[in-house]
Amino acid sequence: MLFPEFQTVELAPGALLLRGAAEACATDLLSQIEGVIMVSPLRTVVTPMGKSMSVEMTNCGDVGWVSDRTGYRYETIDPLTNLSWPAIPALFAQLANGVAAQAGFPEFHPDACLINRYAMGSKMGLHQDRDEQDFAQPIVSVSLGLPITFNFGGGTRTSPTTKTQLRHGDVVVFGGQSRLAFHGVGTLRRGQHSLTGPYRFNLTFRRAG
Ligand code: MD6
Ligand code: FE
Repeated sequence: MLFPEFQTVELAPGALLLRGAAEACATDLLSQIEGVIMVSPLRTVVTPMGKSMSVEMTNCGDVGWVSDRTGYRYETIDPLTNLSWPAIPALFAQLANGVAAQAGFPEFHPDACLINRYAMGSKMGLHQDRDEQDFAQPIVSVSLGLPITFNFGGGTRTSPTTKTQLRHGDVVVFGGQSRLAFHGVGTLRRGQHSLTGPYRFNLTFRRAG
């Protein structure tokens, strides 16, 4: 399941980058993403400030992360389809459990997986992931397709940031002391990837409830 040998980089205490850990299963992950998108399509959302996000997103899991004028939250029903979100595919769950265990979180059972698709020019500003109930649970993030710059900060919005390239198949586990660190990604540059064409996909697995 996991790529047999991968390099581990500690970005900060609790934040581990597992280089290429999802590469071996990337093709299968992408076909499962296609299946999710057929049920709960990618969409553009607005922030509580009324600005459109530049990434397109959808979810799978018992709950999905949503944003609109009233705020950020997890919802059991997809507001676009008025149906439940599709289930987390077994392969996603196995990957998330496997990498979390490698990173020292053996009991990670995500109930939400946010799927973000970046096109040329998409970016994500510095933010904290803090809409979940239990910050003892990590977040597992999987990058597929075109590379992007990951900006990793600290406990406040103005903490200094370090930059790391996230490439196809890379996995980041965010937990412990880094669970509430500010982070974001730079602007996706034009490119072509053999598996994703002009896009980058990011999966983030969370235990929301
Ligand atoms: C991205 N990632 O890689 C955005 N959040 O496109 C995140 O926002 C993120 O990589 C929480 C934990 C890990 C992440
Ligand atoms: Fe995040």
